[in-house]
Amino acid sequence: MKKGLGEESPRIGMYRVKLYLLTSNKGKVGEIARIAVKYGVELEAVNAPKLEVQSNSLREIALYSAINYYISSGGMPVLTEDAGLFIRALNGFPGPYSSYVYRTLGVRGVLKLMDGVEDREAYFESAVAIVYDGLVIAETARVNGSISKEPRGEGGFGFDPIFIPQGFTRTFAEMSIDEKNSISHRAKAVAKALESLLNLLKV
Ligand code: ITT
Repeated sequence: MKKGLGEESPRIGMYRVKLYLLTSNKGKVGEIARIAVKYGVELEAVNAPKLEVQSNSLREIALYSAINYYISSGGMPVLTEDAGLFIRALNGFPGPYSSYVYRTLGVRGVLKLMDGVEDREAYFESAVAIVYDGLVIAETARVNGSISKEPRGEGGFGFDPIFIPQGFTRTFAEMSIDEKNSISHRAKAVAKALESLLNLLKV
């Protein structure tokens, strides 16, 4: 049975904080859920249609879908996350179009575009938006790294098998969720957004 809004969520000060995580990506759910637990925030994943505006700004895309869901659901507290892989030698491609490029070209297609390219620098960026009781929060974070020569690892999702974070030799797909979370764009952006929310609620 589904819990009602806020019921049985951990108490934060005088609040019980629960957020609906709007996403169709199970990999994101696994990563974000582990961060939420650390902040005592209850999370329920909702695979409802996520209205995405076409924009070069991940922040704008995440905010638009969160506000839209909040309004159309009659005020359900929501968290959305939008992320992208930005490859320097490709002028930031696929960036905000990462989801589409992953579905069409895939990991192999992106590696093909990088064939013979010396400069492998890239970063992941994540934008997290929360709308909670009329409060609107948006935070972003990045992780720098490079594109590997071939896919490695079975973990993670999306472009994880070809992304080597700075300071490591393994790809994200060769790391556990907790290890990826200790350095990832998403983990940092989610932590910042939850901290902002909890700070605002404690006032
Ligand atoms: P939702 O919009 O439903 O949340 P999505 O998979 O479409 O899920 P995005 O719009 O944020 O998510 O698309 C970002 C794409 O970029 C995603 O599909 C992956 O291919 C890639 N991506 C984003 N973050 C990633 C990460 O941490 N590791 C690997 N690939 C990632």
